Amino acid sequence: MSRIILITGATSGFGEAMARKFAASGDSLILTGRRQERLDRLKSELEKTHSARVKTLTFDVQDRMAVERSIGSLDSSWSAVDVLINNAGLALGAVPIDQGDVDDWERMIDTNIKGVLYVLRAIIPGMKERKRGQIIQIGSTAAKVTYKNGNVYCATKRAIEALSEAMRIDLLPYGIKVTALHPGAAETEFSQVRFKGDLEKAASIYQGYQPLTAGDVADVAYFCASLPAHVCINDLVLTCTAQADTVHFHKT
Ligand code: NDP
Ligand code: 8X3
Repeated sequence: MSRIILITGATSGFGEAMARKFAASGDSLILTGRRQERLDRLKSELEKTHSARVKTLTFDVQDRMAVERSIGSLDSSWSAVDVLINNAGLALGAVPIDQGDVDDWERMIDTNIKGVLYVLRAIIPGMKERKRGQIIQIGSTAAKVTYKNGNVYCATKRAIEALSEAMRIDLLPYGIKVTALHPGAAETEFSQVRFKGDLEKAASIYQGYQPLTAGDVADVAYFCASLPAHVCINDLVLTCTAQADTVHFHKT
């Protein structure tokens, strides 16, 4: 039977690649993001290419009421979400802590922590009632090892690691899997967003080695979501072969 997969941040990068991967395997998809046009385009593509069943929800995860309203609007043919992938997130800036832009800090915290919580609050009660489900939280190698000028972004991702660990305990009696997936450097729009449209600087992050692609991360997320009911990957770090941890790269 086709599962229902809800992916936040499906307009780009990992989320978009995951939408393609799950759709190709026959799952039904709820795709979210702020950029409606991109969601519409992806929905048409997946319907055409894979005859996928796709629903789009356009909202900003920072807006608590919008999250509640959008997810609350799902009818019974969509509301029994089997797998939630909490992926929407961003980094803004990379400067020493005393030079940080407070607006950037707030957006990172509001998106990467509070946005994730709002979506969880809307989805978990249904999973508890059904006594099944899986939540895949996209963390980062930045959650595991912090790096120079990464300060607030690293803190938001470490929060995701702690939250996932704690949720796993709370949800244990309900058979709900919680998987924290921590990718390393992957070439998506991530660095373009972080460096606020400075494409040259964004591209420089991926020079001298072969980074992960969004498709690589999607493949691993799909694997995590495709194990037998009694098997759960709790915490997984995925990097390209040229990356050992957040700071150690082999560049040529
Ligand atoms: P992209 O910038 O390519 O994609 C980010 C996605 O998040 C977009 O679909 C964007 O949609 C969505 N998003 C951002 N802010 C909001 C918001 N306020 N409300 C709703 N949706 C939002 O980056 P990635 O695919 O690389 O990033 C996905 C996740 O992976 C993030 O959590 C990131 O921190 C994490 N990550 C990335 C790594 C990398 O090297 N690329 C490595 C490790 C983790 P829209 O703009 O349409 O709202
Ligand atoms: C994104 C990867 O190394 O820029 O989480 O933090 S990194």
